[in-house]
Amino acid sequence: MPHAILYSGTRNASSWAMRAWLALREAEFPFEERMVDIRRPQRFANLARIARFSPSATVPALVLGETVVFDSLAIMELANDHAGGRLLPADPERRAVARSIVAWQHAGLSRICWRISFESAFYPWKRPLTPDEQGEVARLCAALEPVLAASGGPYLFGAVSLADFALAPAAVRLLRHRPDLAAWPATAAWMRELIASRWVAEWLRQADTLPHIWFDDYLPEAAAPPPWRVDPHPAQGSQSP
Ligand SMILES: N[C@@H](CCC(=O)N[C@@H](CS)C(=O)NCC(=O)O)C(=O)O
Repeated sequence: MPHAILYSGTRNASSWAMRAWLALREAEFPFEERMVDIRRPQRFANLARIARFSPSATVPALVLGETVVFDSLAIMELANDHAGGRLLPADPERRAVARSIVAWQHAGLSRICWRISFESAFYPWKRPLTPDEQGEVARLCAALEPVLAASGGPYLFGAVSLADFALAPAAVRLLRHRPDLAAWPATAAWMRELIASRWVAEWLRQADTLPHIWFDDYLPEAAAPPPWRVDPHPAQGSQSP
C-alpha cells in the first residue's frame, strides 16, 4: 500500500475528521497525519490548498499515492476493509442497521449537529440545552436504546463499530451539555463508555488543550437559565461528562 497521508482538521472543530481518524486508528491503518487549521480566517486559504488535490476541498482527505479519498465515510469504510470488516457487525441485518446509523449521521443527524456546534463542546462555559434540543436528544436516544438492548453493549453493536465512531462527535457535544438522559440508561452508559474509549479520549485530550473557537450566537437569550462554568482541563478521574 502507498504511504498514506491523512489531511485532518483542528481537533476542536473538525468532527468529520474525527470520525475518519477514529476508524483509521481503530483499524491500525498506518498513516501520516497533516493537520489543517480550519479556524477562520486561515481556513479559506488552507482549504484552497486542499482543493488542489481534492474535489470536495474539505477535511478529512486521505491521500494514497495517486488516489484521494475525500469523504469521511469513504475513509471509514476503507478502515473497515483494512480491519477485515470487524468495524461493522458480521450479521447482515445488524450491519444494515449500523450502516443506517452511519448514514443518518452523514445526512445531518436530526437538528442536534446544527444547533450544538462541535466547537461548543470545548467551551469553558456551557449553556443549557433548549427544550427543542432536549427533544432531539430524546429522539436519538429512543433510536439507540433498543439497539443497545439487542447487543447488550458496551458499544452499539457489542464490539466497537463505525456506527459508534460516526456518532462519537454527537456524544461529545451532548454529554458535555449535560442532557437529561434519565430515561435512557443504556444510551447514557454507551456515551460515557465511548467517550472514555482509547481513541476518542486521545482526540479529546488534544482538543481540550486548544484555544476556544467562539461563535457569537452560542450563549442563550437573556431570559434563559445562565450558562455554567466547566473546568476545561479536569483532573483525571474527576471528568465533567
Ligand atoms: N461530507 C464530508 C464533509 C467534510 C466537511 O464538511 N469537513 C469540514 C471540516 S470538519 C470542512 O472541511 N469544511 C470546509 C468547508 O465547508 O468549506 C465528509 O464527510 O468528509
